[in-house]
Amino acid sequence: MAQFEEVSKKSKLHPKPVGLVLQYGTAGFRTNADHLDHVMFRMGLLAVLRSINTKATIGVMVTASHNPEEDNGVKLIDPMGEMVTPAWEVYATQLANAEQDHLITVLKDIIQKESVDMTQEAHVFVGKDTRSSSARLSEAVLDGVTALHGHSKDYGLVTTPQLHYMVCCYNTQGGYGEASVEGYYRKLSQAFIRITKHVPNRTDDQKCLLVDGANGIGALKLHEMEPYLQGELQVSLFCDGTSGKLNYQCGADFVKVQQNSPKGIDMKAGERCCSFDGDADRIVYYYNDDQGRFHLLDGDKIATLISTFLKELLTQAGLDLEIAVVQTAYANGSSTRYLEETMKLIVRCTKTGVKHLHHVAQEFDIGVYFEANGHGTVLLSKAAEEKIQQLCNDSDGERQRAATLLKNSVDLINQTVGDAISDMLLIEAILAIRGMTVQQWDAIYTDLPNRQLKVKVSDRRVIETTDAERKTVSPAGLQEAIDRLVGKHQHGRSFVRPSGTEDVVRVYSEAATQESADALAHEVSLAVYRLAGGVGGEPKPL
Ligand code: 16G
Ligand code: MG
Repeated sequence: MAQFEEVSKKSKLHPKPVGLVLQYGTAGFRTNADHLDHVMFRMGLLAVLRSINTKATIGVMVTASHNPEEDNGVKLIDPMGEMVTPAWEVYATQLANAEQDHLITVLKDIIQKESVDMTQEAHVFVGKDTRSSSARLSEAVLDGVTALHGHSKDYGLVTTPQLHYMVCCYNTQGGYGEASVEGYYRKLSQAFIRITKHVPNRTDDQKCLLVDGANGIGALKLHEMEPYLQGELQVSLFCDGTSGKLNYQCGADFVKVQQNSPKGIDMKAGERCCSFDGDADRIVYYYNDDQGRFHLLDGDKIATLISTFLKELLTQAGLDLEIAVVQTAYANGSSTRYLEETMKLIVRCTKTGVKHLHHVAQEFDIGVYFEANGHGTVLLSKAAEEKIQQLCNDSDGERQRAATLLKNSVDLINQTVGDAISDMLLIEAILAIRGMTVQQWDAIYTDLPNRQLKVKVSDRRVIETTDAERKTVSPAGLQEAIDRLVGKHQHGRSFVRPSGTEDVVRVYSEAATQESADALAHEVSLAVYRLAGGVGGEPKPL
Protein backbone atom coordinates (compact mmCIF):
# COMPACT_ATOMS: atom_id res chain seq x y z
CA MET A 1 0.00 0.00 0.00
CA ALA A 2 1.15 3.50 -0.86
CA GLN A 3 0.74 4.54 2.80
CA PHE A 4 3.44 2.14 3.94
CA GLU A 5 5.85 3.24 1.23
CA GLU A 6 5.36 6.78 2.41
CA VAL A 7 5.95 5.78 6.02
CA SER A 8 9.05 3.92 5.03
CA LYS A 9 10.39 6.90 3.09
CA LYS A 10 9.53 9.49 5.72
CA SER A 11 10.83 7.39 8.60
CA LYS A 12 14.31 7.74 7.12
CA LEU A 13 14.07 11.43 7.94
CA HIS A 14 13.49 10.40 11.56
CA PRO A 15 16.09 7.68 11.93
CA LYS A 16 16.31 5.54 15.03
CA PRO A 17 19.74 5.42 16.65
CA VAL A 18 20.71 1.76 16.22
CA GLY A 19 20.44 -0.25 19.42
CA LEU A 20 18.62 2.45 21.41
CA VAL A 21 15.92 0.87 23.58
CA LEU A 22 13.31 2.95 25.36
CA GLN A 23 10.29 2.03 27.46
CA TYR A 24 6.84 3.60 27.54
CA GLY A 25 7.10 4.22 31.29
CA THR A 26 4.68 5.36 33.97
CA ALA A 27 3.94 8.53 32.05
CA GLY A 28 5.15 7.89 28.50
CA PHE A 29 8.62 8.02 26.98
CA ARG A 30 11.08 10.31 28.64
CA THR A 31 14.78 10.83 27.98
CA ASN A 32 17.31 13.30 26.57
CA ALA A 33 15.61 15.25 23.78
CA ASP A 34 18.36 14.32 21.29
CA HIS A 35 17.22 10.70 21.26
CA LEU A 36 13.55 11.22 20.66
CA ASP A 37 12.95 12.29 17.07
CA HIS A 38 12.16 8.77 15.82
CA VAL A 39 9.97 8.10 18.85
CA MET A 40 7.87 11.17 18.10
CA PHE A 41 7.43 10.26 14.42
CA ARG A 42 6.37 6.77 15.42
CA MET A 43 3.95 8.00 18.10
CA GLY A 44 2.34 10.02 15.31
CA LEU A 45 1.90 6.75 13.42
CA LEU A 46 0.56 4.95 16.48
CA ALA A 47 -1.90 7.73 17.27
CA VAL A 48 -3.38 7.29 13.78
CA LEU A 49 -3.91 3.58 14.43
CA ARG A 50 -5.39 4.24 17.87
CA SER A 51 -7.71 6.87 16.43
CA ILE A 52 -9.07 4.47 13.79
CA ASN A 53 -9.27 1.73 16.41
CA THR A 54 -11.37 3.85 18.79
CA LYS A 55 -13.20 5.82 16.06
CA ALA A 56 -12.27 8.95 17.98
CA THR A 57 -9.69 11.71 18.26
CA ILE A 58 -6.46 10.85 20.09
CA GLY A 59 -4.02 13.24 21.78
CA VAL A 60 -0.22 13.35 21.66
CA MET A 61 1.51 15.63 24.17
CA VAL A 62 5.18 16.46 23.80
CA THR A 63 6.60 17.08 27.29
CA ALA A 64 8.95 15.69 29.90
CA SER A 65 7.03 17.26 32.77
CA HIS A 66 9.30 17.98 35.75
CA ASN A 67 12.47 16.60 34.12
CA PRO A 68 15.31 19.00 33.24
CA GLU A 69 14.99 21.23 30.15
CA GLU A 70 17.40 19.00 28.18
CA ASP A 71 14.97 16.08 28.37
CA ASN A 72 11.75 15.60 26.52
CA GLY A 73 9.04 13.00 26.26
CA VAL A 74 5.64 12.10 24.92
CA LYS A 75 2.31 11.06 26.45
CA LEU A 76 -0.58 9.53 24.50
CA ILE A 77 -4.16 10.47 25.36
CA ASP A 78 -7.16 8.20 24.83
CA PRO A 79 -10.61 9.39 23.66
CA MET A 80 -12.16 10.39 26.99
CA GLY A 81 -9.03 12.34 27.87
CA GLU A 82 -7.57 9.54 29.96
CA MET A 83 -4.10 8.04 29.60
CA VAL A 84 -3.69 5.51 26.84
CA THR A 85 -4.74 1.98 27.73
CA PRO A 86 -1.92 -0.39 28.85
CA ALA A 87 -2.15 -2.71 25.81
CA TRP A 88 -1.27 0.21 23.58
CA GLU A 89 1.62 1.22 25.84
CA VAL A 90 3.09 -2.12 24.83
CA TYR A 91 2.61 -1.28 21.14
CA ALA A 92 4.18 2.11 21.75
CA THR A 93 7.28 0.43 23.17
CA GLN A 94 7.45 -2.08 20.29
CA LEU A 95 7.12 0.63 17.69
CA ALA A 96 9.66 2.93 19.34
CA ASN A 97 12.24 0.16 19.54
CA ALA A 98 11.82 -1.38 16.07
CA GLU A 99 15.02 -1.03 14.05
CA GLN A 100 14.56 0.94 10.83
CA ASP A 101 14.04 -2.03 8.50
CA HIS A 102 11.53 -3.66 10.86
CA LEU A 103 9.32 -0.64 11.34
CA ILE A 104 6.73 -1.57 8.72
CA THR A 105 6.54 -5.17 9.97
CA VAL A 106 5.87 -3.99 13.52
CA LEU A 107 3.33 -1.46 12.28
CA LYS A 108 1.50 -4.09 10.22
CA ASP A 109 1.53 -6.43 13.20
CA ILE A 110 -0.32 -3.91 15.35
CA ILE A 111 -2.76 -3.21 12.51
CA GLN A 112 -3.50 -6.90 12.22
CA LYS A 113 -3.74 -7.61 15.96
CA GLU A 114 -6.17 -4.75 16.51
CA SER A 115 -7.97 -5.20 13.15
CA VAL A 116 -7.34 -1.57 12.24
CA ASP A 117 -9.15 -0.69 9.01
CA MET A 118 -6.64 1.54 7.24
CA THR A 119 -9.27 2.93 4.89
CA GLN A 120 -10.86 4.80 7.81
CA GLU A 121 -10.13 8.39 8.84
CA ALA A 122 -7.94 9.29 11.79
CA HIS A 123 -7.79 12.47 13.88
CA VAL A 124 -4.98 13.46 16.21
CA PHE A 125 -4.58 16.50 18.49
CA VAL A 126 -0.99 17.51 19.21
CA GLY A 127 0.32 19.78 21.97
CA LYS A 128 3.72 20.75 23.36
CA ASP A 129 5.38 22.34 26.37
CA THR A 130 7.88 25.20 26.36
CA ARG A 131 11.10 23.16 26.07
CA SER A 132 13.43 24.34 23.32
CA SER A 133 13.26 20.89 21.70
CA SER A 134 9.46 20.66 21.77
CA ALA A 135 8.84 22.55 18.52
CA ARG A 136 10.93 20.21 16.39
CA LEU A 137 9.71 17.12 18.22
CA SER A 138 6.06 18.00 17.78
CA GLU A 139 6.78 18.52 14.06
CA ALA A 140 8.02 14.93 14.02
CA VAL A 141 4.73 13.77 15.58
CA LEU A 142 2.77 15.69 12.94
CA ASP A 143 4.96 14.15 10.24
CA GLY A 144 4.06 10.69 11.51
CA VAL A 145 0.35 11.48 11.47
CA THR A 146 0.55 12.79 7.90
CA ALA A 147 2.62 9.83 6.70
CA LEU A 148 -0.32 7.55 7.52
CA HIS A 149 -2.78 10.07 6.02
CA GLY A 150 -4.26 11.04 9.37
CA HIS A 151 -5.70 14.49 10.06
CA SER A 152 -4.07 16.53 12.76
CA LYS A 153 -4.75 19.65 14.74
CA ASP A 154 -1.79 21.34 16.33
CA TYR A 155 -2.76 23.08 19.58
CA GLY A 156 0.79 24.38 19.92
CA LEU A 157 1.80 25.41 23.43
CA VAL A 158 -0.64 23.95 25.96
CA THR A 159 -0.40 22.33 29.39
CA THR A 160 -0.76 18.55 29.45
CA PRO A 161 -4.16 18.72 31.19
CA GLN A 162 -5.37 21.25 28.64
CA LEU A 163 -4.69 18.80 25.83
CA HIS A 164 -6.46 16.02 27.77
CA TYR A 165 -9.40 18.39 28.14
CA MET A 166 -9.48 19.23 24.40
CA VAL A 167 -9.54 15.55 23.46
CA CYS A 168 -12.41 14.84 25.88
CA CYS A 169 -14.41 17.91 24.80
CA TYR A 170 -14.03 17.07 21.13
CA ASN A 171 -14.97 13.41 21.52
CA THR A 172 -18.04 14.22 23.61
CA GLN A 173 -19.12 16.75 20.96
CA GLY A 174 -18.82 19.61 23.38
CA GLY A 175 -20.62 17.75 26.17
CA TYR A 176 -17.68 18.41 28.45
CA GLY A 177 -16.98 21.90 27.13
CA GLU A 178 -15.62 23.62 24.08
CA ALA A 179 -12.46 22.08 22.61
CA SER A 180 -10.46 25.30 22.63
CA VAL A 181 -8.04 26.94 25.02
CA GLU A 182 -10.40 29.93 25.33
CA GLY A 183 -13.28 27.53 26.06
CA TYR A 184 -11.21 25.99 28.85
CA TYR A 185 -10.45 29.41 30.37
CA ARG A 186 -14.08 30.45 30.13
CA LYS A 187 -15.53 27.29 31.69
CA LEU A 188 -13.14 27.27 34.64
CA SER A 189 -13.06 30.97 35.36
CA GLN A 190 -16.83 31.37 35.11
CA ALA A 191 -17.34 28.53 37.59
CA PHE A 192 -14.76 30.13 39.88
CA ILE A 193 -16.43 33.53 39.72
CA ARG A 194 -19.89 32.02 40.31
CA ILE A 195 -18.56 30.52 43.55
CA THR A 196 -16.44 33.36 44.88
CA LYS A 197 -18.79 36.24 44.10
CA HIS A 198 -21.15 34.92 46.78
CA VAL A 199 -18.44 34.97 49.40
CA PRO A 200 -18.88 38.14 51.47
CA ASN A 201 -15.95 40.34 52.47
CA ARG A 202 -13.13 38.51 50.76
CA THR A 203 -10.04 40.42 51.72
CA ASP A 204 -7.14 41.13 49.40
CA ASP A 205 -5.13 38.61 51.40
CA GLN A 206 -7.64 35.96 50.49
CA LYS A 207 -7.65 36.96 46.83
CA CYS A 208 -3.85 37.05 46.44
CA LEU A 209 -1.79 34.02 45.62
CA LEU A 210 1.88 33.57 44.78
CA VAL A 211 2.33 31.06 41.97
CA ASP A 212 5.59 29.43 40.91
CA GLY A 213 5.14 28.46 37.25
CA ALA A 214 8.31 26.28 37.21
CA ASN A 215 9.48 28.50 34.33
CA GLY A 216 7.24 26.45 32.10
CA ILE A 217 4.00 26.18 30.19
CA GLY A 218 1.83 26.55 33.31
CA ALA A 219 3.14 30.08 33.84
CA LEU A 220 2.42 31.01 30.25
CA LYS A 221 -1.10 29.64 30.35
CA LEU A 222 -2.01 31.04 33.76
CA HIS A 223 -0.89 34.45 32.55
CA GLU A 224 -3.14 34.02 29.50
CA MET A 225 -6.05 33.05 31.76
CA GLU A 226 -5.75 35.95 34.21
CA PRO A 227 -8.10 38.38 32.43
CA TYR A 228 -10.85 35.75 32.48
CA LEU A 229 -10.67 35.65 36.28
CA GLN A 230 -11.67 39.32 36.48
CA GLY A 231 -9.62 40.06 39.56
CA GLU A 232 -11.40 37.41 41.65
CA LEU A 233 -8.00 35.77 41.97
CA GLN A 234 -4.94 37.99 41.96
CA VAL A 235 -1.97 35.96 40.94
CA SER A 236 1.64 37.04 41.50
CA LEU A 237 3.46 34.84 39.10
CA PHE A 238 7.13 34.05 39.62
CA CYS A 239 9.39 31.57 37.84
CA ASP A 240 7.35 32.63 34.83
CA GLY A 241 9.94 31.56 32.28
CA THR A 242 11.16 35.04 31.41
CA SER A 243 14.60 34.51 32.89
CA GLY A 244 14.97 31.23 34.80
CA LYS A 245 15.42 27.73 33.48
CA LEU A 246 12.58 25.21 33.32
CA ASN A 247 12.16 23.22 36.57
CA TYR A 248 15.53 24.47 37.81
CA GLN A 249 15.36 25.08 41.57
CA CYS A 250 11.65 25.65 41.26
CA GLY A 251 8.44 23.84 40.45
CA ALA A 252 6.28 21.34 42.35
CA ASP A 253 8.74 18.48 42.18
CA PHE A 254 11.62 20.57 43.52
CA VAL A 255 9.49 21.91 46.37
CA LYS A 256 8.11 18.50 47.31
CA VAL A 257 11.43 16.68 47.17
CA GLN A 258 13.50 19.41 48.83
CA GLN A 259 10.69 20.27 51.26
CA ASN A 260 11.64 23.87 50.68
CA SER A 261 10.49 26.91 48.73
CA PRO A 262 11.76 27.65 45.21
CA LYS A 263 15.10 29.46 45.12
CA GLY A 264 14.99 33.22 45.07
CA ILE A 265 11.36 33.69 46.05
CA ASP A 266 10.49 36.29 48.60
CA MET A 267 7.75 34.87 50.82
CA LYS A 268 6.30 36.90 53.64
CA ALA A 269 5.21 35.02 56.76
CA GLY A 270 1.85 33.38 56.27
CA GLU A 271 1.67 34.17 52.56
CA ARG A 272 -0.07 31.46 50.51
CA CYS A 273 2.06 30.06 47.68
CA CYS A 274 1.81 27.21 45.22
CA SER A 275 4.07 25.58 42.64
CA PHE A 276 3.16 23.92 39.34
CA ASP A 277 5.37 21.33 37.69
CA GLY A 278 6.83 21.65 34.17
CA ASP A 279 3.67 20.63 32.31
CA ALA A 280 1.19 21.87 34.94
CA ASP A 281 -0.38 18.57 35.90
CA ARG A 282 0.83 18.78 39.51
CA ILE A 283 0.48 21.35 42.24
CA VAL A 284 1.64 21.74 45.83
CA TYR A 285 0.95 24.59 48.29
CA TYR A 286 3.22 25.97 51.03
CA TYR A 287 3.91 28.91 53.35
CA ASN A 288 6.45 30.12 55.88
CA ASP A 289 5.34 30.61 59.46
CA ASP A 290 6.27 33.49 61.76
CA GLN A 291 9.51 31.75 62.69
CA GLY A 292 10.41 31.42 59.02
CA ARG A 293 9.74 27.70 59.07
CA PHE A 294 8.59 26.17 55.79
CA HIS A 295 5.28 24.23 55.69
CA LEU A 296 4.32 22.07 52.74
CA LEU A 297 0.73 21.23 51.84
CA ASP A 298 1.07 18.33 49.45
CA GLY A 299 -1.36 16.14 47.53
CA ASP A 300 -2.59 14.50 50.74
CA LYS A 301 -3.51 17.85 52.29
CA ILE A 302 -5.17 18.86 49.03
CA ALA A 303 -7.19 15.62 48.88
CA THR A 304 -8.26 16.16 52.48
CA LEU A 305 -9.42 19.72 51.85
CA ILE A 306 -11.37 18.75 48.74
CA SER A 307 -12.94 15.53 50.01
CA THR A 308 -14.00 17.08 53.31
CA PHE A 309 -15.59 19.97 51.44
CA LEU A 310 -17.44 17.70 49.02
CA LYS A 311 -18.64 15.41 51.79
CA GLU A 312 -20.11 18.31 53.75
CA LEU A 313 -21.89 19.59 50.67
CA LEU A 314 -23.33 16.15 49.99
CA THR A 315 -24.69 16.05 53.54
CA GLN A 316 -26.18 19.52 53.21
CA ALA A 317 -27.73 18.62 49.87
CA GLY A 318 -29.11 15.40 51.33
CA LEU A 319 -27.45 13.43 48.56
CA ASP A 320 -26.59 9.82 49.26
CA LEU A 321 -23.54 9.42 47.05
CA GLU A 322 -20.55 7.23 47.84
CA ILE A 323 -17.39 9.29 48.08
CA ALA A 324 -13.90 7.84 48.38
CA VAL A 325 -10.32 9.09 48.50
CA VAL A 326 -7.69 7.20 46.52
CA GLN A 327 -4.06 7.43 47.61
CA THR A 328 -0.77 5.60 47.11
CA ALA A 329 1.62 4.15 49.67
CA TYR A 330 3.35 7.56 49.70
CA ALA A 331 0.33 9.16 51.37
CA ASN A 332 1.31 10.39 54.80
CA GLY A 333 -0.03 8.05 57.50
CA SER A 334 -1.62 11.01 59.29
CA SER A 335 -3.72 11.85 56.25
CA THR A 336 -5.03 8.31 55.93
CA ARG A 337 -5.86 8.18 59.62
CA TYR A 338 -7.63 11.54 59.53
CA LEU A 339 -9.70 10.64 56.46
CA GLU A 340 -10.73 7.24 57.78
CA GLU A 341 -11.13 7.88 61.48
CA THR A 342 -12.22 11.49 61.72
CA MET A 343 -13.94 12.06 58.38
CA LYS A 344 -15.24 8.48 58.07
CA LEU A 345 -14.38 8.47 54.39
CA ILE A 346 -13.60 5.40 52.33
CA VAL A 347 -9.86 5.38 51.56
CA ARG A 348 -8.25 3.16 48.93
CA CYS A 349 -4.56 2.63 48.23
CA THR A 350 -3.20 1.83 44.74
CA LYS A 351 0.12 1.44 43.01
CA THR A 352 2.02 4.61 42.12
CA GLY A 353 1.13 6.21 38.77
CA VAL A 354 -1.84 8.34 37.91
CA LYS A 355 -3.62 5.79 35.77
CA HIS A 356 -3.91 3.37 38.69
CA LEU A 357 -5.48 5.99 40.92
CA HIS A 358 -7.75 7.18 38.14
CA HIS A 359 -9.19 3.71 37.58
CA VAL A 360 -9.93 3.07 41.23
CA ALA A 361 -11.52 6.51 41.59
CA GLN A 362 -13.90 5.59 38.74
CA GLU A 363 -15.44 2.87 40.92
CA PHE A 364 -17.20 5.41 43.14
CA ASP A 365 -19.94 8.02 42.69
CA ILE A 366 -17.29 10.56 43.61
CA GLY A 367 -13.62 9.58 43.64
CA VAL A 368 -11.04 12.07 44.89
CA TYR A 369 -7.57 10.92 43.96
CA PHE A 370 -4.23 12.51 44.71
CA GLU A 371 -0.66 11.36 44.81
CA ALA A 372 1.34 12.93 47.62
CA ASN A 373 3.43 14.65 44.91
CA GLY A 374 0.43 16.79 43.97
CA HIS A 375 -1.05 15.05 40.96
CA GLY A 376 -4.76 14.50 41.31
CA THR A 377 -8.33 15.38 40.54
CA VAL A 378 -11.92 14.40 41.28
CA LEU A 379 -14.05 12.04 39.19
CA LEU A 380 -17.83 11.90 39.24
CA SER A 381 -20.02 9.21 37.79
CA LYS A 382 -22.62 10.30 35.26
CA ALA A 383 -25.36 9.36 37.70
CA ALA A 384 -23.79 11.51 40.42
CA GLU A 385 -23.58 14.50 38.09
CA GLU A 386 -27.21 14.08 37.09
CA LYS A 387 -28.39 13.87 40.69
CA ILE A 388 -26.50 17.04 41.56
CA GLN A 389 -27.90 18.79 38.50
CA GLN A 390 -31.48 17.83 39.39
CA LEU A 391 -31.13 19.12 42.93
CA CYS A 392 -30.05 22.52 41.64
CA ASN A 393 -33.76 23.17 41.02
CA ASP A 394 -34.93 21.83 44.38
CA SER A 395 -37.50 23.85 46.29
CA ASP A 396 -35.63 23.46 49.59
CA GLY A 397 -33.34 26.48 49.80
CA GLU A 398 -30.58 24.79 51.81
CA ARG A 399 -30.40 21.74 49.56
CA GLN A 400 -30.60 23.82 46.43
CA ARG A 401 -27.78 26.05 47.63
CA ALA A 402 -25.53 23.08 48.45
CA ALA A 403 -26.29 21.41 45.13
CA THR A 404 -25.54 24.59 43.18
CA LEU A 405 -22.24 24.95 44.99
CA LEU A 406 -21.46 21.32 44.19
CA LYS A 407 -22.37 21.86 40.54
CA ASN A 408 -20.12 24.93 40.29
CA SER A 409 -17.27 23.04 41.98
CA VAL A 410 -17.66 20.20 39.50
CA ASP A 411 -17.44 22.70 36.64
CA LEU A 412 -14.13 23.87 38.08
CA ILE A 413 -12.65 20.40 37.96
CA ASN A 414 -10.80 18.92 35.00
CA GLN A 415 -11.92 15.34 35.38
CA THR A 416 -9.68 13.99 32.62
CA VAL A 417 -6.43 14.21 34.60
CA GLY A 418 -4.71 16.12 37.41
CA ASP A 419 -4.55 19.79 36.43
CA ALA A 420 -2.57 22.39 38.39
CA ILE A 421 -4.66 25.34 37.16
CA SER A 422 -8.00 23.66 37.83
CA ASP A 423 -6.87 22.24 41.20
CA MET A 424 -5.57 25.65 42.20
CA LEU A 425 -8.92 27.30 41.43
CA LEU A 426 -10.83 24.62 43.32
CA ILE A 427 -8.57 24.99 46.36
CA GLU A 428 -8.83 28.79 46.24
CA ALA A 429 -12.61 28.54 45.98
CA ILE A 430 -12.84 26.20 48.96
CA LEU A 431 -10.56 28.38 51.10
CA ALA A 432 -12.66 31.42 50.14
CA ILE A 433 -15.98 29.75 51.01
CA ARG A 434 -14.65 28.54 54.31
CA GLY A 435 -12.84 31.77 55.08
CA MET A 436 -9.88 29.56 55.83
CA THR A 437 -6.24 30.62 55.93
CA VAL A 438 -3.47 28.38 54.66
CA GLN A 439 -2.39 27.84 58.30
CA GLN A 440 -5.87 26.66 59.28
CA TRP A 441 -5.90 24.29 56.33
CA ASP A 442 -2.47 23.01 57.34
CA ALA A 443 -3.64 22.44 60.91
CA ILE A 444 -6.35 19.92 59.90
CA TYR A 445 -3.80 17.24 60.71
CA THR A 446 -0.06 17.12 61.30
CA ASP A 447 2.09 15.17 58.87
CA LEU A 448 4.26 12.43 60.28
CA PRO A 449 7.92 13.24 59.57
CA ASN A 450 9.09 11.26 56.56
CA ARG A 451 12.09 10.68 54.36
CA GLN A 452 12.68 9.38 50.85
CA LEU A 453 15.96 7.88 49.66
CA LYS A 454 17.05 6.11 46.52
CA VAL A 455 19.33 3.12 46.17
CA LYS A 456 21.17 2.03 43.06
CA VAL A 457 21.09 -1.71 42.44
CA SER A 458 22.38 -3.69 39.47
CA ASP A 459 18.86 -4.68 38.37
CA ARG A 460 15.93 -2.99 40.06
CA ARG A 461 13.54 -5.63 38.71
CA VAL A 462 14.69 -7.97 41.50
CA ILE A 463 12.40 -5.94 43.75
CA GLU A 464 8.87 -7.25 43.41
CA THR A 465 6.03 -5.76 45.40
CA THR A 466 2.46 -6.56 46.39
CA ASP A 467 -0.37 -4.93 48.37
CA ALA A 468 -0.25 -1.67 46.37
CA GLU A 469 3.56 -1.60 46.71
CA ARG A 470 3.40 -1.63 50.50
CA LYS A 471 5.15 -5.00 50.79
CA THR A 472 7.95 -6.73 48.91
CA VAL A 473 7.77 -10.37 47.88
CA SER A 474 11.30 -10.53 46.51
CA PRO A 475 14.22 -10.63 47.08
CA ALA A 476 13.85 -13.16 49.87
CA GLY A 477 14.24 -11.78 53.36
CA LEU A 478 13.82 -8.11 52.46
CA GLN A 479 10.29 -7.69 53.80
CA GLU A 480 11.26 -9.42 57.05
CA ALA A 481 14.22 -7.07 57.37
CA ILE A 482 11.99 -4.03 56.76
CA ASP A 483 9.43 -5.26 59.32
CA ARG A 484 12.18 -5.67 61.89
CA LEU A 485 13.53 -2.17 61.30
CA VAL A 486 10.07 -0.57 61.29
CA GLY A 487 9.31 -2.23 64.62
CA LYS A 488 12.14 -0.25 66.25
CA HIS A 489 10.50 3.14 65.50
CA GLN A 490 7.42 4.69 67.00
CA HIS A 491 4.71 5.16 64.32
CA GLY A 492 7.23 3.62 61.93
CA ARG A 493 6.23 2.70 58.39
CA SER A 494 8.46 2.01 55.43
CA PHE A 495 8.26 0.48 51.97
CA VAL A 496 10.50 0.14 48.93
CA ARG A 497 9.64 -0.05 45.23
CA PRO A 498 11.50 0.02 41.93
CA SER A 499 11.07 3.43 40.28
CA GLY A 500 9.08 3.50 37.06
CA THR A 501 10.95 6.51 35.72
CA GLU A 502 14.55 6.18 36.92
CA ASP A 503 16.99 3.29 37.29
CA VAL A 504 16.81 3.20 41.09
CA VAL A 505 14.94 1.63 43.99
CA ARG A 506 12.96 4.14 46.05
CA VAL A 507 12.75 3.96 49.82
CA TYR A 508 10.06 5.68 51.87
CA SER A 509 9.87 5.93 55.62
CA GLU A 510 7.85 7.78 58.21
CA ALA A 511 8.01 7.84 61.99
CA ALA A 512 7.18 9.91 65.05
CA THR A 513 10.21 12.19 64.72
CA GLN A 514 12.35 13.37 61.81
CA GLU A 515 15.46 11.74 63.32
CA SER A 516 13.60 8.48 63.57
CA ALA A 517 12.24 8.71 59.98
CA ASP A 518 15.73 9.53 58.70
CA ALA A 519 17.28 6.64 60.58
CA LEU A 520 14.61 4.23 59.39
CA ALA A 521 15.03 5.27 55.73
CA HIS A 522 18.78 4.85 56.04
CA GLU A 523 18.51 1.43 57.68
CA VAL A 524 16.02 0.19 55.10
CA SER A 525 18.24 1.51 52.27
CA LEU A 526 21.12 -0.51 53.64
CA ALA A 527 18.93 -3.61 53.74
CA VAL A 528 17.98 -3.03 50.09
CA TYR A 529 21.60 -2.46 49.21
CA ARG A 530 22.61 -5.69 50.90
CA LEU A 531 19.76 -7.93 49.75
CA ALA A 532 18.97 -6.54 46.29
CA GLY A 533 22.46 -6.15 44.84
CA GLY A 534 23.35 -2.55 45.59
CA VAL A 535 25.97 -0.82 43.45
CA GLY A 536 27.87 2.46 43.43
CA GLY A 537 28.46 3.21 47.09
CA GLU A 538 26.12 4.39 49.81
CA PRO A 539 22.39 5.05 49.23
CA LYS A 540 21.65 8.70 48.43
CA PRO A 541 18.92 11.15 49.34
CA LEU A 542 16.22 11.45 46.68
C1 16G B 1 5.27 9.60 36.92
C2 16G B 1 3.80 9.52 37.20
C3 16G B 1 3.52 9.91 38.62
C4 16G B 1 4.33 9.07 39.57
C5 16G B 1 5.79 9.11 39.21
C6 16G B 1 6.52 8.06 39.99
C7 16G B 1 1.96 10.04 35.71
C8 16G B 1 1.34 11.09 34.84
N1 16G B 1 3.06 10.42 36.34
O1 16G B 1 5.73 10.90 37.00
O2 16G B 1 2.15 9.69 38.84
O3 16G B 1 4.18 9.51 40.88
O4 16G B 1 5.94 8.78 37.84
O5 16G B 1 7.83 8.02 39.61
O6 16G B 1 1.50 8.91 35.80
P1 16G B 1 8.77 6.87 40.10
O7 16G B 1 8.18 5.57 39.61
O8 16G B 1 10.09 7.17 39.50
O9 16G B 1 8.80 6.93 41.59
MG1 MG C 1 3.84 16.66 35.14
